[in-house]
Amino acid sequence: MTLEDWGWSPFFIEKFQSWENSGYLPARVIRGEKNYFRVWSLQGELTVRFTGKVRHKAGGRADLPVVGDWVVIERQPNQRGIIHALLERKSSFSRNLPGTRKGKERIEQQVIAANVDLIFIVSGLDRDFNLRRIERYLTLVSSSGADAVVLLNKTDLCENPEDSKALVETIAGNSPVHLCMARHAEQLDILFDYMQPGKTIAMLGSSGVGKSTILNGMLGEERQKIGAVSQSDGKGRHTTTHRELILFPNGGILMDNPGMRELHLWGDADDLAESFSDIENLAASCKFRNCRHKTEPGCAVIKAIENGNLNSERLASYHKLKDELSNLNQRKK
Ligand SMILES: Nc1nc2c(ncn2[C@@H]2O[C@H](COP(=O)(O)OP(=O)(O)O)[C@@H](O)[C@H]2O)c(=O)[nH]1
Ligand SMILES: [Mg+2]
Ligand SMILES: [Zn+2]
Repeated sequence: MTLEDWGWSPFFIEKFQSWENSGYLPARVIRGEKNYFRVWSLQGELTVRFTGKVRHKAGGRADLPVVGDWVVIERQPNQRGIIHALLERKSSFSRNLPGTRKGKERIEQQVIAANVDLIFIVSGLDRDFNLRRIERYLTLVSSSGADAVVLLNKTDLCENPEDSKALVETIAGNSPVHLCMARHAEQLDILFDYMQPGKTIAMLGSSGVGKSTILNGMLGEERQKIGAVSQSDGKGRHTTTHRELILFPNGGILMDNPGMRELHLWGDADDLAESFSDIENLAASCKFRNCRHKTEPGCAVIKAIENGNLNSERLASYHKLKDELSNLNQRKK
């Protein structure tokens, strides 16, 4: 195995340059546990912790290592080590974890996965199916710097999967959309087209949509625990509790993820330009440059709704996500 198999690239080589003569090693965080990490380095898998200095230097939680990060390691005996620094990320999928501290509302960036090249947004075609949630995921992915592919799983539980696929294609922009049935491994063949040595793909989606089943199907072994779906609400339980990078024998790295119940946006208003390019393109023809596409005269977006060229629920979703992002960015200041 080489560092390149794990995603090492010129981008990181450059970030590591100042450590070149330190005697320290580059390593990738492949699994996070409560108090330590597992990393892969040219000296094999190591169990590592980070120094107080790394914690002290971190401006916030977002500056601490997560699965997918490249870190600078000091090797210790017994396959152990210490993280001295975090290398700058090439991409990161984050959400906002709002909360209160001392009675004041606050925002916080939580990085879910670092240095991911592609994200499979997995959605079930059963009761989980929700276009608005897929839009939210697509917006988060465009903030992350990774590409997106939408997987609509459980075709066996849906009468007209092709119709759902066509619907999703209307909101997915340039991102490909695929149907699959994870229990039939041969249906997953198409996903291998996205795998290549050194490329990292993360699977995201609600709990119970079949992420772990897809991963096992592709790997051909029961690597990840599969959740039983409760009869009463059709929802899966959280059986995947940690994030982990899994290296495929023929190259490529896949990350399974636990489901996320809350998915608050972390990004800039500009991120909608990609996930809502249809609306933003229409907006270029609005009479007023600062048109909010609500009640303004000469609004090309409203006109598209009147003509049946745009769905009003999609516009409502756009407004909602845009408000969420502008609230977030006011608070960031
Ligand atoms: N009917 C059907 N069930 C599936 C399919 N894929 C996964 N499941 C089931 O959905 C449940 C949740 O799967 P799991 O992989 O644990 O979901 P995860 O929470 O996203 O990792 C399990 O009972 C799977 O057997 C599928 O294509 N069709
Ligand atoms: Mg799972
Ligand atoms: Zn307008």
